[in-house]
Amino acid sequence: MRGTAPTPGDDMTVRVMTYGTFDLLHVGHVSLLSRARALGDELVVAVSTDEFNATKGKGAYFPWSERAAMVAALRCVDRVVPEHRWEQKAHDVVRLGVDVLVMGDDWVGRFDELRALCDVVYLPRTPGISTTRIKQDLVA
Ligand code: C2G
Repeated sequence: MRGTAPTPGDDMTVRVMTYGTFDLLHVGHVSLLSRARALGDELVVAVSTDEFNATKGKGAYFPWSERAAMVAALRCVDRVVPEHRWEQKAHDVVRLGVDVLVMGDDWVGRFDELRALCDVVYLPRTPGISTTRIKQDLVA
């Protein structure tokens, strides 16, 4: 856990966390997750619940249980938790001992207030791929 003097048996794991819907899992998601994992020793992913997605105005094709299972199956992911609301991040960072919050740079600046609790890193999005584009291409 960052910020405290290491004591014997202290949790020196660098824990990374990220949030997302991860519907129709694609290479942009996987690239983000693997780059996030490379910033530490463990990666926790909060996958948006179906109810939270409804508040985002995003209808996911796969239900939370399947989206969470697919993310959890990735070698670079150590743990999956539900994302119920925007405001849970600060609580998660403290509760789970998160050292680095990672998001794609479409979110740049949106979570800077969490810099009081952990590092905040915005990674470049993978161009040319999105769940929305997949859906559009499939109906074209
Ligand atoms: N992403 C990416 N490249 C893409 C598409 C997505 O790097 N081509 C990243 C996004 O920037 C995000 C993550 O993959 O960091 C998950 O993207 P979404 O499933 O679209 O999640 P989002 O709707 O951004 O929800 O509280 C935060 C929200 O839950 C984020």
